[in-house]
Amino acid sequence: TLALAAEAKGKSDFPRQYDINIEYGTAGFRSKAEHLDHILYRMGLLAALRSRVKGATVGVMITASHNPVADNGVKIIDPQGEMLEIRWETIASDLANIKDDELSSALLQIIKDESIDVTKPASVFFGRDTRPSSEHLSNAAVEGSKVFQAEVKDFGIVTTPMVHYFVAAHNSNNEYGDPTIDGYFEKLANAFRSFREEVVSERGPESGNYEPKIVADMANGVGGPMLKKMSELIKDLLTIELFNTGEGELNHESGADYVKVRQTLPKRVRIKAKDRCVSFDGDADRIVYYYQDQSVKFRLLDGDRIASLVAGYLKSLLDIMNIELNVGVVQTAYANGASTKYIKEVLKLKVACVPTGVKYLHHKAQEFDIGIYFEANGHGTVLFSKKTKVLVKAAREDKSSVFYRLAGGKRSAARKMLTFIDMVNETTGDSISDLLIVETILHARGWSVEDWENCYTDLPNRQLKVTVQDRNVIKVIDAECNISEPEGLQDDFDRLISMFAEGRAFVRPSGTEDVVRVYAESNTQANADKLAVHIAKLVH
Ligand code: 16G
Ligand code: ZN
Repeated sequence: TLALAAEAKGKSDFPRQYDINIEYGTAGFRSKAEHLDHILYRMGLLAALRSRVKGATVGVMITASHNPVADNGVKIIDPQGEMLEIRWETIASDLANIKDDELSSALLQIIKDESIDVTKPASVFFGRDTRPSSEHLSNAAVEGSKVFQAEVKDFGIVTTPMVHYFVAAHNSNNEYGDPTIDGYFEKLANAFRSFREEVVSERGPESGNYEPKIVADMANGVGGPMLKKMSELIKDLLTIELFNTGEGELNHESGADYVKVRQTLPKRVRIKAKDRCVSFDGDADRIVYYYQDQSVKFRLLDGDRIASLVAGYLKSLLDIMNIELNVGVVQTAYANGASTKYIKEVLKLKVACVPTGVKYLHHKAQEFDIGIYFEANGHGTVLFSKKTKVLVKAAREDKSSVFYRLAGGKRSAARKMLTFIDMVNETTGDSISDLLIVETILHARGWSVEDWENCYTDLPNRQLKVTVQDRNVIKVIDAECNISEPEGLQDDFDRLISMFAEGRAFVRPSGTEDVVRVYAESNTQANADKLAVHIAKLVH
């Protein structure tokens, strides 16, 4: 009867009005907002079933991230705050695309296939971004979950990583944190403060080249109100000057994606030379840093830089603690070749390469004791295994008197590492958490943004989009580094690439747009541009 009721309500209140096929992609469903009513309603239904399968709370986030304001989207978050299991992506796509009068039987089929006991309780957390369409779409999803008798908690306008956090915290019986908006802010702010106190008690208030001030572009998204809240909690430690906080159009000429892809400053920010700047994306799960040097040249410090900074610092803490762990950095083919080289050769850490999309990076990072993953576009976080947490806790209690001084340094490094872990949103990339992490490390190192940049020199690179008849004729292999189809094309690429000093290039069909993406890097900007154009011609 529940399935019949769901079908009736779907037909009357959230009918499928557009006969467009839509797939659960890299980051859930994305489309024009007006095409999504029935999808949201059905995802509300599905989330209630997913919650019953797992016997835990799941999350639903309504956002289209960095995409234009007219778009929207939805993704389901699994109980530990991770992305929906890949097998269920197919279930979601199938449910999204059926006709209204097939809904009841499709739901019954899922219930049967997954052996779901519909009399069990279900619980779903909701969050949404600032898009004008988000409230309406969120209501559609809430309706779906309610029809399936789930207990619903709507957090309203929050960042994507906050919803991941709420779900994980709630399902951990609050061990991961308090599953509330205040709980989130307090956890991160307290860790930021404790870390600062630890460093100051060790070496005094002196902080070298570090300036406790940043300029922040919020892309007119949810980051605006959320970072403002954080900034009030830590204002004695860090001054954050906020721009694009919601007065203008979402993601328009601003935000992490705009800055990264165009390698330029966002509009409507006021900065001086050498000001340390950040941009968030529309739902605040990406962050990039940048500044303008003395000659007014734009300098970007992207996800690769953040990964290198974090990896180098955590390694230095492990060295002090004298703990051997399997530490690795997970990147995609978009990672600048210079960053990969720096991590391998200077930091002497492992690097793994996986296909684009957070779920692939996240899964790979779980294989390490400390797995640092970042996409070049600024999405990333750090994962710590149970073993790591146990060993570091033991190091904190090390009272060996023979090497008392040594043990003191070790205990302090362990306290820092544990506080650091508290500052990290381990469920997914989180602009606010990542900002606090970077600021903490720069302060601990006494580095200016230029000191940070001096770790290595990026290889010049260029990204292009190519529109083709059918982007899916291109089949990628080796973590998107090579293509297997059309046959022979990779050989043409290889011949071309070999003509460029430090040349590297790849193409891949986008998972979010109807285009083929081209990436090229080489020893000079002119060469990178040229290589990208030639590769694009071969694809066309
Ligand atoms: C999505 C992904 C992001 C990826 C991007 C690539 C998540 C949460 N987000 O935004 O990680 O970099 O897609 O887009 O997985 P593309 O396939 O259009 O290049
Ligand atoms: Zn995003």
